[in-house]
Amino acid sequence: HAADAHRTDLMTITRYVLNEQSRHPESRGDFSILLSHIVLGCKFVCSAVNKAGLAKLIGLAGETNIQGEEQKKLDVLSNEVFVKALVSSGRTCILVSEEDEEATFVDPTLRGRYCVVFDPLDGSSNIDCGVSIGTIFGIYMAQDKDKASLDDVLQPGKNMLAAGYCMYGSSCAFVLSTGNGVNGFTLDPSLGEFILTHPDIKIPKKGKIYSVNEGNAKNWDGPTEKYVEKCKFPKDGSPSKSLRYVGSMVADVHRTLLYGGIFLYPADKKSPNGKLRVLYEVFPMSFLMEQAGGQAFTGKERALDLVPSKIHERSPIFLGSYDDVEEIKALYADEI
Ligand code: AHM
Ligand code: MG
Repeated sequence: HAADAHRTDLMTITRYVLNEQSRHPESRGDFSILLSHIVLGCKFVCSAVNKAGLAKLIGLAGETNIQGEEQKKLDVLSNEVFVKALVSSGRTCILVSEEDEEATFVDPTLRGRYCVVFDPLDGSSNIDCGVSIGTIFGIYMAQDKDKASLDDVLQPGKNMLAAGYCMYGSSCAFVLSTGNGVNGFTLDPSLGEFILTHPDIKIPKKGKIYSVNEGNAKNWDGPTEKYVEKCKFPKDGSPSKSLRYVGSMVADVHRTLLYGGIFLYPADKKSPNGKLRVLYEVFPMSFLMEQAGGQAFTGKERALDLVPSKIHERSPIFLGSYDDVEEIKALYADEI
């Protein structure tokens, strides 16, 4: 029975990536090794997030506990774990983390060809109250690892080889694309393994949910304002949309991917480039959306065409179901 097969023939993420790799005979297994280090980082963060309340891991960085040991904030700790795991994989040359102002150039003796851009723990405002948070990452390939420079990561998102995220929620979900569709894995805590639970995820063509921080509405531009108005008061007889907003990009995007709809972090008068960072927030999520059959738009262009000029650059973003993003594209086109 298919159901039995599911329970006894476990497709772990390692097995999945090795299978993918066998379709590329030239590959030497470097990507599988890199990914296993990313997965290790995610398992560490998952366990730390689950224990955070108990272990008093949360609290201000630099604070000392009764034993006089310095407490590290969860996002600082997560960043250290990812940087060390990625460097020690021996497969990376440049790392860009949301937590570090400068890019990390890996020591020449430990270098590989991959560049990893990541946000080790996104959704910081949700850490202290136990709401879902996540890790986001994207992977590029450097031209020449010995001459690696920032130009290797200041590349449009369409040049990414792979992207994904891990959500630390009611379950721990790892969603990955290597440019051949999107697959979702769920951590089985008793095995310590991510198991394929959501093969070949496709986002519904049209959704019933919109997701945006409406508290910024007074500062929005015309097209965003019109779009959200349309979600609430549609004039074409279609039903109004529901609003869902966690305030953790990973959770809001994960729901959008599975249920359909649209996620918006638009520009506003106070933040003309929006809030979210191009390299490790906008690009990986846009990559996944396109791979799942959805779209991602900046208000001006296809998000994955954008060429960043700084590693921490920001951009407005509208992503989700194909038809829903089509509507916002039409409103921005009318503007011009
Ligand atoms: P952070 O890097 O400080 O955690 O901010 C990123 C988060 C995203 O996860 C989320 O989509 C967004 O900020 C929410 O912002 P806002 O609170 O302005 O709605
Ligand atoms: Mg972030």
